[in-house]
Amino acid sequence: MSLNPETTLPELRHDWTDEEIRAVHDLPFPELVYRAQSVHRRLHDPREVQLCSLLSIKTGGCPEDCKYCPQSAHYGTAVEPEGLLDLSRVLETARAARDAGSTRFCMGAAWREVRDGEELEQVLAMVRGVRALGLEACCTLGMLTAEQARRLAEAGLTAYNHNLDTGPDYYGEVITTRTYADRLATLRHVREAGITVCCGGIIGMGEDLEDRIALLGVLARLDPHPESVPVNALVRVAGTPLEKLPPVDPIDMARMVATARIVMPRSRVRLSAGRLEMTDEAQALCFLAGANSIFAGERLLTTPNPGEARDAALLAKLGMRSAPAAEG
Ligand code: SAM
Ligand code: DTB
Ligand code: SF4
Repeated sequence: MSLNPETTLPELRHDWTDEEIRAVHDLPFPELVYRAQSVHRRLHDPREVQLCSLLSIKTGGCPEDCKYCPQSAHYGTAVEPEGLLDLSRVLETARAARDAGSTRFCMGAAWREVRDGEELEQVLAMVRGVRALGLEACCTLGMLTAEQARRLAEAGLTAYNHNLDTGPDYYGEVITTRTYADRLATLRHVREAGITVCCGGIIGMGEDLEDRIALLGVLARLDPHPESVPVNALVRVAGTPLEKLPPVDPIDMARMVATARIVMPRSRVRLSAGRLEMTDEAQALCFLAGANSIFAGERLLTTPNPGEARDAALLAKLGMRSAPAAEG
């Protein structure tokens, strides 16, 4: 990373090699965090953290076989399938999230892909409703066609979340019902429709360090970079094939966050799933490493999350505050 700490802005590069990213990731920890901090402070307000709320608008019974996911119909988990929620329920939840300090509302559906017709029309109405509340709207609905992305953009969608999850070589070990190329095609449709891209992955799924680096490499070579990069620690859910894996070491999480911060300096790096198992100190370390977004609220999609009171106490203790919503 070429950086003159006092005068120049960090360079935006889209030609990072995996070797270069590995060298950054493996720096002595104090050096890594110092570099991440230096980049972070030149482009972002280090006191601010974006608060995003998640709502599962359609839960469980998913035909995909993602081995980490409690919503896959392939595995017997405690998730109770539920059809698409009513517009009024969604907007009620969005309003409550806004009143609790969130600026972005993310709606997730356990679909392989979006179906045209009634389903898409209902989601478009939700997006319009969420935007009308003054919130940024994000969706994660599975694969999208170019035309569906265009319609979501027209409805005012701010961001679309579609994770690559892991590196290309490990992907097939975790997901067999769709390919890396399918994921990249949806990301292209989202980008071409003018919606911002939210794309990241999960660590702790049994992957090697090379796979984590390869994921960061694919993300860092996208041009433009994803505006949001969620870094999830696997939530080990009973009934899924990955339930018995060991927990993620918080230092590994901080290294992923710091490396993402350095290679994608302008992006929001979101400390995503897995915060419930992290101490305040571990989360603070991730903020120091350049994380500037979290999921707020009691739940992620189907699993628990720290919730408003605990997060408010954490941010107060750290002297940090909620970032304002983006304009427009
Ligand atoms: N069905 C759509 C899809 O897969 O694109 C959208 C919803 S899906 C649940 C959204 C993302 O949640 C996944 O891509 C994955 O990265 C993340 N996720 C799912 N289960 C998880 C778990 N147990 N731990 C961490 N992240 C998880
Ligand atoms: C993301 O990267 N993580 C969120 C959001 N994007 C959609 C989802 C995490 C899901 C964790 C498991 C669950 O709650 O079902
Ligand atoms: Fe379905 Fe998404 Fe879960 Fe995969 S990650 S099983 S596509 S809900």
